[in-house]
Amino acid sequence: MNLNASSQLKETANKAHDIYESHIKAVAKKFKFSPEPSRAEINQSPLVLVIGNHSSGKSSFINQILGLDVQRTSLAPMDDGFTIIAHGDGEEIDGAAVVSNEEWCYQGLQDFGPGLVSHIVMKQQNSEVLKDLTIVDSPGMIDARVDPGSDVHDRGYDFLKVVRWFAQRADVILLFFDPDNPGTTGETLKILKEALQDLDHKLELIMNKVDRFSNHRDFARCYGALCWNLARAIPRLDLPHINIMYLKGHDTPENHLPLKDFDDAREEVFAKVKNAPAKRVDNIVTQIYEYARALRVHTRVIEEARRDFSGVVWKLRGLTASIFLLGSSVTSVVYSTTEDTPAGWASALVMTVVLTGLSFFGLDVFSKRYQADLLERLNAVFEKAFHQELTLGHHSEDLRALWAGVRARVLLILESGAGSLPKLKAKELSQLDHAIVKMLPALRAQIHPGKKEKKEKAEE
Ligand SMILES: Nc1nc2c(ncn2[C@@H]2O[C@H](COP(=O)(O)OP(=O)(O)OP(=O)(O)O)[C@@H](O)[C@H]2O)c(=O)[nH]1
Ligand SMILES: [Mg+2]
Repeated sequence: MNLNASSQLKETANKAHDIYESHIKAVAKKFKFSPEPSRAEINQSPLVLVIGNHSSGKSSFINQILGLDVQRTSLAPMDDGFTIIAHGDGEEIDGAAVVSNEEWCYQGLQDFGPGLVSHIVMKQQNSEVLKDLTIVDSPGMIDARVDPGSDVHDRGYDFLKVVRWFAQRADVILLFFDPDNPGTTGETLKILKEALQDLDHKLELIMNKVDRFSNHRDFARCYGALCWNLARAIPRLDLPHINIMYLKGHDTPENHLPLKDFDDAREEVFAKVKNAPAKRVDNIVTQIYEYARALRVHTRVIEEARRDFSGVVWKLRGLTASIFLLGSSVTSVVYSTTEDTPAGWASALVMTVVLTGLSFFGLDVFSKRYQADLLERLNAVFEKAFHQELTLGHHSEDLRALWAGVRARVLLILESGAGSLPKLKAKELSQLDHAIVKMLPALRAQIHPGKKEKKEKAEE
């Protein structure tokens, strides 16, 4: 990485982390929101994730951009694990050593279990390109139709979640298709819909091996099929750009398409990969920004649930206290008037104790029921917490997507006891809002001063 880019990257990472430390971290901790981006994650080398159908040319692409023979390639399914290709002197490091190294950012992968760790390897290579970025090669997807809810293809670990883990941290994601599998059924469909959700800003779709078409009709048919399938998988009105290319050295003799344009497209994809460090600067800010926005939804729903729950519970506590006070006063009145006939005041005392005990018991049962009810109407709690923003229609789709992302965690926290939820202080919320609305956008504007100028000119 050139010195300028590398120092800008460091400076931005530090500033973003400072915002996190001063305005976000304490609330995240208080509301048990995780996983928090660690300094190692924020300072990680720019990351390029290569995924796609098996045999679509992922490993060949990596070899070609590096100008090295790092990955084995073959028409038969080749890679069954994740290969992290980083800068170094030719060493090969196994998964266990990779995920336990505190200086790298892969510790989180341990959560996916030994089934994954044994399918990870790091290859260190002495390549100019790798000085600026790290590339992750992945197992090919099997593009067979699968039953909904099935595990798709048992690899011994949750492939979908692992892809999402890498994709969230990547700065550029290349998704490869090839003429043999232009469809997006089965595993690819699941990856697009679930693992790459909300990450399309860093996604590059690639239709590789166009040299395999012998004529324009075959090409059009295949491109059409890919677009059709993508439209079903990507919930967007416009179709994302598809990079159509082939890899040099493979051109098939029966090809009759003019390949020059596709040569240019390949160079463009190479340039996009090499631009990952510049994207990294942006992504650092985006990462913290998205984290803070999700945290805002998380905390506000918990706060709404806490108010809802404690409002009812306090009313019930008040009722119990009133029963106790009323019973005690009745007992003392009865006692003062019938001091000589213990049966009178004793029965008033027993009545008070029994009624108070019953209402305590009732309070406990009701609280548990109410908590269960609260969990069931959690979506309504979210709607109430964000009623104003949702009604005004300001980013309501966005808000709902954020809610879908944090819902499981909120549920877990509420299940562990709605009676002991933390209270969201006005100051904490305003700090979080300040980071989201002012500080992080200001940091982004510093990275792209040109954009700000343009916007200001447009506003004038
Ligand atoms: N004709 C042609 N063949 C290609 C192209 N790119 C790759 N290949 C060939 O396609 C086969 C599969 O390539 P790989 O790079 O191993 O594919 P992969 O996506 O890594 O495959 P898995 O690791 O199994 O998922 C190899 O025989 C490559 O030589 C291309 O652009 N055109
Ligand atoms: Mg491969």
